[in-house]
Amino acid sequence: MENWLTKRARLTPNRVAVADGKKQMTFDQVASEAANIAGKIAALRDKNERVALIMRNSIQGYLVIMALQQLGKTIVFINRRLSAREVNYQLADASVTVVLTDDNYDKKLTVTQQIKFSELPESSAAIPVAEYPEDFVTSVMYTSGTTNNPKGVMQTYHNHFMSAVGNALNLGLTAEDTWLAVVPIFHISGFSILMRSLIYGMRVMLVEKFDASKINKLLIQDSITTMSVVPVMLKQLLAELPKNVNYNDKFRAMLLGGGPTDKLTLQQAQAHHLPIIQSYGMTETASQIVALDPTDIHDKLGSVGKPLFPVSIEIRDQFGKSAQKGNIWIKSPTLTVGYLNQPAKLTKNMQSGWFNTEDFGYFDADGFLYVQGRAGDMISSGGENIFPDEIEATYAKMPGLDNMVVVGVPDQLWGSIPVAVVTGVNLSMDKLRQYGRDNLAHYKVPKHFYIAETWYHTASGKTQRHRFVAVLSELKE
Ligand code: S0N
Ligand code: AMP
Ligand code: MG
Ligand code: MG
Repeated sequence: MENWLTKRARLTPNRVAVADGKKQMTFDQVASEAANIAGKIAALRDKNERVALIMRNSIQGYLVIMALQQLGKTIVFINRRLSAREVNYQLADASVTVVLTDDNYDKKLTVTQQIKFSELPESSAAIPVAEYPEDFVTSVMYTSGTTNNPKGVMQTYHNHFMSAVGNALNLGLTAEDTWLAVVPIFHISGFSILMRSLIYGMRVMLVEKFDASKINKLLIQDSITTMSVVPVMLKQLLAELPKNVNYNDKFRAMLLGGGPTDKLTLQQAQAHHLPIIQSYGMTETASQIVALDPTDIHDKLGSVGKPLFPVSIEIRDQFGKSAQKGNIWIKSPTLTVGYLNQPAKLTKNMQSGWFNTEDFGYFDADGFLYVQGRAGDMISSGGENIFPDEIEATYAKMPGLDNMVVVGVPDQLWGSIPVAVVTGVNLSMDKLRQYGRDNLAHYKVPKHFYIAETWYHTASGKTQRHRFVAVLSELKE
């Protein structure tokens, strides 16, 4: 296909592409500024096909994304909350030599060139690539697995295009659409909004920091039509939203995804007459693949809806046979072409074009899908995935700590949070917390630490996580 930005700037040059509440730019302006920035990035003379990016949801960061696409570079998106140690792992895994960061990013990374946006060298504009080839991997996003290091999910232009089409066929399109992006652009929840914008010609409202009362004000006063949220955001918006106040007249729907939402929250949203599109999707599917029509939410509360037009879903048992309840298998043109450098990791979950998500679920008699979580110990906190094994392995090197087990406990706000049980000498809460903050993204640091008298393990020395779960309520911090 022709370069999406060039094409869009030709189709609707004067439409607003992006805004942040203070500034706005048309598609025409974005195309020319992206070419300017592309020239500066090209002046770095980095031969690498991939460039890493660490950014907030800002217009500057948005323009750098557009610029990297003009150069035909693959963007490796790095979660801005990760510790330097975690980022360095991903930079090495993706073998990037340049990382571009926003001006406020101050962690020192192990990479040949670490460059702030404002430090890019002056240069003349670059000539944009003519094509966005279908099978070109434009974005890589890291996700973790239960026992493994994070893997880079490769997303092609075809993936993003089909995702945008599936979303538009479900949600419809109007010339006045504006999508509010406060979900991070380094996640597919956020980046997919930018790709939809190019394809639909839609305005994106970028917001750097989630502040529920400010977002509610924006949704009331500005003509925002759609917003993506994770459950914790919806809860906070509802808590802040005054009774009998509605969002602006053009507001169409809130796309909710990234993790399970409790029924009480969904009922509160109904009481506020908030049109919610409950959805199910993942980094591997370039955003939502299943969505619930807002008119069905009353009868099908808790369901994630029906597969989008391009998507097929089957429920299969552990042997891969069709089943009533079991693993959710999908077939979708939005499915990743693989994990960076690790083709076997995808093929292990593939069978004749179908992919095992490893999530559990079932269809009701009317064809509505219900997601029931997944096997293993993954903790889903505020739209971020946390793996107990990773936290335990990181703390294994902490002086004085003998044992640690991390378990997820339900949390009213975040959905689920990690808490740790430990044994050791000279441990204090402060030391335990600080060690985690130095080595892990802060959202992964256990919210509580409990000191144990006894340690439950098998004869072979393996910690018995389930036994700690059983006694957790009796332990003291
Ligand atoms: C909820 C967010 C915004 C919270 O961050 P916030 O408010 O900015 O926190 P801070 O003020 O920076 O920090 C306060 C303290 O809270 C800790 N903290 C931050 N985040 C978390 C967290 N998730 N869990 C637990 N603690 C957290 C901080 O560490 C800090 O503590 P201290 O002071 O100790 O440092 C933020 O978490 C956020 O942006 N979450 C959303 C992430 C997200 O978008 N996830 C989705 C990933 N999945 C997908 O993209 C696939 C599904 C999908 O595509 C989709 C999903 C949703 C909607 C639409 C779609 C779609 O299909 O398009
Ligand atoms: P990620 O691994 O960050 O891409 O997040 C995708 C995972 O989040 C899925 O594999 C599910 O386990 C979970 N998830 C996403 N949407 C939902 C939902 N609506 N209900 C329950 N779990 C969900
Ligand atoms: Mg995942
Ligand atoms: Mg933090």
